[in-house]
Amino acid sequence: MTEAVLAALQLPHQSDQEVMDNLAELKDLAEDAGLTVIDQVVQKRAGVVPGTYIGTGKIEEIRGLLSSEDQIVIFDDELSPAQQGNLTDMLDVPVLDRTQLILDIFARRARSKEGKIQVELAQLRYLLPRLTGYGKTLSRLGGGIGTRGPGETKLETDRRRIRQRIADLQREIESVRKVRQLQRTARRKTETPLVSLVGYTNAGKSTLFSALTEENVFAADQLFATLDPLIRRWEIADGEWVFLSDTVGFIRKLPHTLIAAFRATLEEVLAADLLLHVLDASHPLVEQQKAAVEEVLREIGCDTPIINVYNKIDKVDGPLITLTDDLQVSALTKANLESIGEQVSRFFAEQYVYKKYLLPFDQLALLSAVHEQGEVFQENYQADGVLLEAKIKKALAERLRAYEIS
Ligand SMILES: Nc1nc2c(ncn2[C@@H]2O[C@H](COP(=O)(O)OP(=O)(O)OP(=O)(O)O)[C@@H](O)[C@H]2O)c(=O)[nH]1
Ligand SMILES: [Mg+2]
Repeated sequence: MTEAVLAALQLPHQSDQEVMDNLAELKDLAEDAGLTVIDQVVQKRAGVVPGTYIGTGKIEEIRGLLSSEDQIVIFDDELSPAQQGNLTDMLDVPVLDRTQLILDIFARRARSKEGKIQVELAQLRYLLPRLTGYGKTLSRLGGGIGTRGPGETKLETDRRRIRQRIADLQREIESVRKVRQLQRTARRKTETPLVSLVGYTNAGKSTLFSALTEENVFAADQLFATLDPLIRRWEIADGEWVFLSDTVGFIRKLPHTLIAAFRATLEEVLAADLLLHVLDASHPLVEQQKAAVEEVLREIGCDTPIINVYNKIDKVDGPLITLTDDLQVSALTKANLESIGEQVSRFFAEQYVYKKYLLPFDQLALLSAVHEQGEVFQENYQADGVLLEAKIKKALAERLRAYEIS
């Protein structure tokens, strides 16, 4: 197993805790990629060293920790092509960064056509500026980490061919996207609401997704078990159906290049009528993870209503203190799962819709229900009934459906 040393820079605005949390996460990512972390090094500095990211003294210290050419060093940030080249020369072992590690994990997890294309695109875009002069550095890693996806032979092809490949992939992704767009439109026409599971990686989204939809979805105690969006029908209450989509997990410090690469997944989130934010209640950093997910959602311009679902309560001793609306469940033991459907059903029942109706005179009980529960904008008594324009709750709209006019 390849051994790795982790290296991070602590800038003045960063607390010890923040840097340690990031390193702990980088360690998880490294182990998920099959590496063994043997040590970690942090340098406190006022700023990034342009050519080498960290200072020369610290580079020497890392050199001292290395005992073989087979080991690697991973930096907890995205290195520039020049920094990566210089560090590789000075340390004499392969140097990776956080982005490369995440790309590698994505490459192994991608299952859908779209997911695979997106990962390859992101990998090629990452490689392109690193090809001249540093191509050799990267290919030194062999068939292992950092070279999966595009593959070793492609790494050695010239930039023009890589650009061509990027253009081809972009065209391909456009057509995949168009198909998905059509599927989405078809779904919209049925007026079935779409609920999306979002949450930090490993929170239990896929486990919950399959528990709720009773489908066998790949769930593993590995980061990023899901890369392509999955959608299934879910019966939230008797005869009441919604679409549920599973999405890729969020992580802190998700490189911006990757946010772009996974936009299709995020589009599913943007199109949703309601988000279920799945949280790992047993994780010590659950509130930080919650904030990180909320921040990414804000970043992509998502203001969809959210219901928080604290998962893995089977692993928590003692009571959880959350807001009263937050759900507490276990996707694994299926404890309290029915509460999710109930709350989602309640949410949709309380959604308002604007509609026009022609109510026959023998249905005036419904007219008073509209007055009590909704807001009436127009009410005209005609020969064949009452012409009504009102904003009412969706549940009431169901009862009035037969009298709807467009
Ligand atoms: N104890 C316990 N473990 C759970 C529960 N839900 C999920 N897990 C475990 O947590 C791990 C991650 O679950 P996943 O469903 O793959 O998590 P995810 O959020 O889909 O992860 P990504 O797709 O990587 O973002 C798996 O080992 C699950 O078995 C739960 O309620 N209790
Ligand atoms: Mg998953």
